[in-house]
Amino acid sequence: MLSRRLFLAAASTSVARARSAPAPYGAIPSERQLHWHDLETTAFLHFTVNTFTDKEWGYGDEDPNLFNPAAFDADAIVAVLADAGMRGVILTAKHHDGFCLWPTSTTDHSVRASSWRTGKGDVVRDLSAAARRHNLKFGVYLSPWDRNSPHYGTPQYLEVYRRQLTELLTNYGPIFEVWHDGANGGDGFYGGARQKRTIDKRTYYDWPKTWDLVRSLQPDAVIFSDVGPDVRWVGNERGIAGDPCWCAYDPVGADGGAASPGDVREKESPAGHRHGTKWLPAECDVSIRPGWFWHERENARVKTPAQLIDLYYRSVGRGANLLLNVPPNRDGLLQKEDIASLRAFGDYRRATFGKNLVTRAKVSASNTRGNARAYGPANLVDGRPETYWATDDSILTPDVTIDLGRAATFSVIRISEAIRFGQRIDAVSLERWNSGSWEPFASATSIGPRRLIRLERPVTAVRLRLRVTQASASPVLSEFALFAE
Ligand code: FUL
Ligand code: CA
Repeated sequence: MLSRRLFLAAASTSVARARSAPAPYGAIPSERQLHWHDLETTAFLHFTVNTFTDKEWGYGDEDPNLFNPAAFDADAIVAVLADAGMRGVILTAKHHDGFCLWPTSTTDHSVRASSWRTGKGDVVRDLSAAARRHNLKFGVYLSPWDRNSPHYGTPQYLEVYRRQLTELLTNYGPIFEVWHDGANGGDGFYGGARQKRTIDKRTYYDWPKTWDLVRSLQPDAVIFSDVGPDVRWVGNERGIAGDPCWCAYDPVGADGGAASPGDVREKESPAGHRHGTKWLPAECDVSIRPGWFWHERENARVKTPAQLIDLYYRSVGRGANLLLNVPPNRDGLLQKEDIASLRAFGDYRRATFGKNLVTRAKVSASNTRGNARAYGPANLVDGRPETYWATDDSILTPDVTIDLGRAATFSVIRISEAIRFGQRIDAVSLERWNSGSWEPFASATSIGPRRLIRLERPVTAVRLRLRVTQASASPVLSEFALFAE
């Protein structure tokens, strides 16, 4: 009697164990990173005196009156971005030239000193409000290098920089991303000194102190730089993630020492580190044009819709986010050529991803965690990111069969891991049932928040099999989807 009771107790503990969610594996994302992953595509707006001087890097001695975007219309800009599927927008509130697009109290070098809107204009205010109206997140780029400030290179400048950040993070509502680039060219106007000022990238900015400030003012914002701490630069300005592209990364400085913004082994950034200790996902920044700022002569060199679509697969499709720069022109509007490409990109996304072909499929798996319905493979096709298929801890290479009921033709496959449990899968393969046997037609390595596989030729199948061919921990997959381009 006693032994039978013990036996029952033991059996129910083991069921309970199998019925509990898998333990996270390796580095895992924070809440703010999880929200950031969901955005997928965001827009960058490079806009300042450079737009009017035809430069990429202003020297810092520009007359504020040069900035005069007479027809500036933040709503018109943001409406185009929203239509293209952008879920956030990041503005160059201050680029290297030091001109501030909001009426800061830290320097006279700002929109307040320009005749644009008689000194009452505020680009940050207008864009943050327009973004809110169109349901886009709003973020800021504040260049650490300031070629206008007389204080640049001294400790006093850091006070200025942090006061500027404080204004931006206090007066304009919720900020989703704070962007710190790593450029530091040396020479500049510096309040009239016109000299070269060199700083030590590793120590001068005291980044941890600035990041603490961001955390205290906007705890939900992710911080971007070459080294994070939340989002990493992908290591190139072409918009292309590595393949594989792992979300974990332990950045190292170019010389092998500690890394800092502007000093990272950028060759390692596209792929990240498979077993890195920090969750530090990649963001792919790229401009729709050759330059970051608007130049008349580049109106004929705007990326085509096909190029944007290709970039989307090489960034978002590899689990990174795409940060696509679309610079306003001298009117303060997006250029018609850019609008045309963006519109076609948006149309493509709606047409392709609007209809998932597997929503009514029957799904069965070689293993389900504790045989529990809560972890069953039907979770892969329920359209809900929070539900997932999981296996028993010891099962690393399971497979799942998807029966579509009738033949479907598709050219894009989307697979998502439930990343709050870490990045567990190393490789997958896809097969279709064809005249009595399983025939492989695609494979992929890193999955993470999403992997898009774009087939060279469409595939037709009634039954498909997704095989996890290598994993570092039992797989936890949240969604599987098929689309026709
Ligand atoms: C770089 C800058 O030097 C470029 O002008 C541009 O802003 C790019 C996104 O970041 O560091
Ligand atoms: Ca699901």
